Amino acid sequence: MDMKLMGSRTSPYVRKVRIVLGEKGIDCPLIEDDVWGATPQIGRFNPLGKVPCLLLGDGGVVYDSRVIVEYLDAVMPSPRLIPEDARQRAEVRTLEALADGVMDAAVAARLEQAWPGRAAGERSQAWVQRQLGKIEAALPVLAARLDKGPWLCGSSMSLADVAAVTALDYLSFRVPQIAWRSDHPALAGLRDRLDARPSFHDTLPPQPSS
Ligand SMILES: N[C@@H](CCC(=O)N[C@@H](CS)C(=O)NCC(=O)O)C(=O)O
Repeated sequence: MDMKLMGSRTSPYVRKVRIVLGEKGIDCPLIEDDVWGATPQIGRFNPLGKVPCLLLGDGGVVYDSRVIVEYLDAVMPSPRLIPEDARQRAEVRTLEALADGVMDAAVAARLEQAWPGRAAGERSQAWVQRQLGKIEAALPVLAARLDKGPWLCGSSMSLADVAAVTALDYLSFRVPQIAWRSDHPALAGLRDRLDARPSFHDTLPPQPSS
């Protein structure tokens, strides 16, 4: 499959796609682009200026991460990460949306505190708290899914597990004040189990630089 992925090693959305690529054994080089840097290239492919973006051999582009993973699951169905059954599919996609929402809130909280384009007096702690509240509300919902079995949905690993672990590792990376491991040991167990897989372990974000 002739495709390349544009993104960064720190973006949780990019990592979600890279894990799916790894699980499916798809060779897809990463073209690194720093969306926050001085000369990002992503705007040539995605007018929203956001990564990840999948560049196809025929010149086509696919974004955002949810569309990319759906495309990958369709063109390389083994192992299947999004169930075919409509009800189960909706369940997995809803859990993915929940995990993506955790990432959205974590990214928003971090940017509010750290984006250099915002002066100190423009940063709102109330806004940060609002985002952290979303994360604190979502985590117990994810954790409760593990009362029934080892996977968030169904009897094998799905995109829900991939997205959830991606979100959890992003919290450790960028919002370490959220004590998700001690608050939700079942999520820590899922995360540690999946960390044994190269697709997860080899895509962990680098140590925080700021
Ligand atoms: N819903 C999108 C979110 C992508 C996203 O927000 N990516 C961030 C990197 S973590 C980005 O490129 N931000 C640049 C910007 O907002 O200008 C997806 O799932 O792909």
